[in-house]
Amino acid sequence: MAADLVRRLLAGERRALARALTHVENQSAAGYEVLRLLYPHTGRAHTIGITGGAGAGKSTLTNALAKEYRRRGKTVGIIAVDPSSPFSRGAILGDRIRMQELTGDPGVFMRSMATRGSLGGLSETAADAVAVMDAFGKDVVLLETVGAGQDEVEVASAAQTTILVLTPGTGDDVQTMKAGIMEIADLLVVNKSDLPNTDALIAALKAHLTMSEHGAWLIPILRVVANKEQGIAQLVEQLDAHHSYLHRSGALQSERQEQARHQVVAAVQGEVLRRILRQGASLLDDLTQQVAERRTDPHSAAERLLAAVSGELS
Ligand SMILES: Nc1nc2c(ncn2[C@@H]2O[C@H](COP(=O)(O)OP(=O)(O)OP(=O)(O)O)[C@@H](O)[C@H]2O)c(=O)[nH]1
Ligand SMILES: [Mg+2]
Repeated sequence: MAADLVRRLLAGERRALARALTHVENQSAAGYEVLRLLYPHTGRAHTIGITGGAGAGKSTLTNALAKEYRRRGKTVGIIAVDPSSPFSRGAILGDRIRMQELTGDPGVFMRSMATRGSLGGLSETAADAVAVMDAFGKDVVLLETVGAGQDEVEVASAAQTTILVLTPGTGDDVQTMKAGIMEIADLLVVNKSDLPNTDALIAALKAHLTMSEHGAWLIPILRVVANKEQGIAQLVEQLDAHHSYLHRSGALQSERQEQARHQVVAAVQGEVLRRILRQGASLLDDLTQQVAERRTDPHSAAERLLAAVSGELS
């Protein structure tokens, strides 16, 4: 069944792509089989993560980028990831409506993914969804996350190129930026640069960049007005420049290696958790209670849990 699905997906059937993404998102056995069969066909797309604070304009930017890539004859996959809460479903719905002008275009495929349980491994699933779009043959895969917490940073780093979207005068100035977020960006986009204080933000970003260390790639700062589609062509040129930089410098190879390690480790973690939950869910509840009451400590609890399910793990 998975083999047939993969055959149809590789032949360019959109319904097969949709179904494959669902299997992968459900982390089902069929999903893993699909991934196994698709994996040799991946590695061609330029994958771009788009992260930034809530309301920064990520969805608007993603939409504008998709349109610009389409103008340039590239096909586009979009994965919108919402790791935050079920309450922000409204945002995804809004995005769906906004995306409507693109949905009539067979060269664009969009999928939104929401959080599952706390043991979900969302970045693992997002990376898998990117792989599916890549195998389908999308030239560009845009991976948009909601918010800019640790989860989102991890999701965005499943892409080859990461865009951090900032806005002037919303308090997300350089000082208050959470550690680790500036560091993952390959491109800085100052969106809503039609608003006041844009110059001040850009100056602060420039000062920050000259102080921080980075490799041979000079992180560009781009002025964008996403809802007016201003600065988008320049952004795509910089994205292309980053893509060819990655190829030229060998960075793509080392990034791939790093990513592969990350993905294998995440897959191991996910698999171990799934097996534990299959066998030891009630023991986990019991041990959680004991730790909460300080009758045991988390590490001892983990060891007891692992000992109890060790048959499952081998
Ligand atoms: N003034 C101005 N408003 C913009 C610009 N880009 C987007 N907006 C508006 O900002 C609001 C938020 O845009 P979204 O694209 O939904 O932002 P987001 O980052 O995807 O939001 P979340 O997914 O909820 O975190 C919308 O009302 C947009 O119309 C811009 O360049 N200038
Ligand atoms: Mg959004």
